[in-house]
Amino acid sequence: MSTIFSKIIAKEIPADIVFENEDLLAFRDINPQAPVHILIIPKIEIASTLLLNSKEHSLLLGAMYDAANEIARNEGIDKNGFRLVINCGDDGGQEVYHLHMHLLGGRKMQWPPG
Ligand code: DGP
Repeated sequence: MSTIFSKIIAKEIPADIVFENEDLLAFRDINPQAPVHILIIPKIEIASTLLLNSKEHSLLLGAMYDAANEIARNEGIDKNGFRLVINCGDDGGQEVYHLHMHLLGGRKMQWPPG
């Protein structure tokens, strides 16, 4: 089922896009939890990591990771470090069921997460 992220991909609703290629889009989170908080998403609709089940999906996840590192460099948070998070399913705290990776940085993170 489509989510609000499909509308962002289609450019039907605005987003502060920081990265885009054929397969991926990245934009600033509407409710940032850190000075840098960016969501990296595939353009194809995959609800969650629970549904990643092919070599193609594995490559996509790897591409999301590569994009996160490139964006971290662009945002100037690669030296001090950052956090990558994928909330998966109900217990994982996922709210939007379109696979996405959170890139968080610009402050010291805490552990454990809530
Ligand atoms: P998660 O809990 O992992 O499913 O995180 C979903 C994130 O998506 C949450 O941090 C807020 C963000 N978000 C939800 N709707 C929008 C939107 O319309 N625009 C943007 N930029 N971010 C959104």
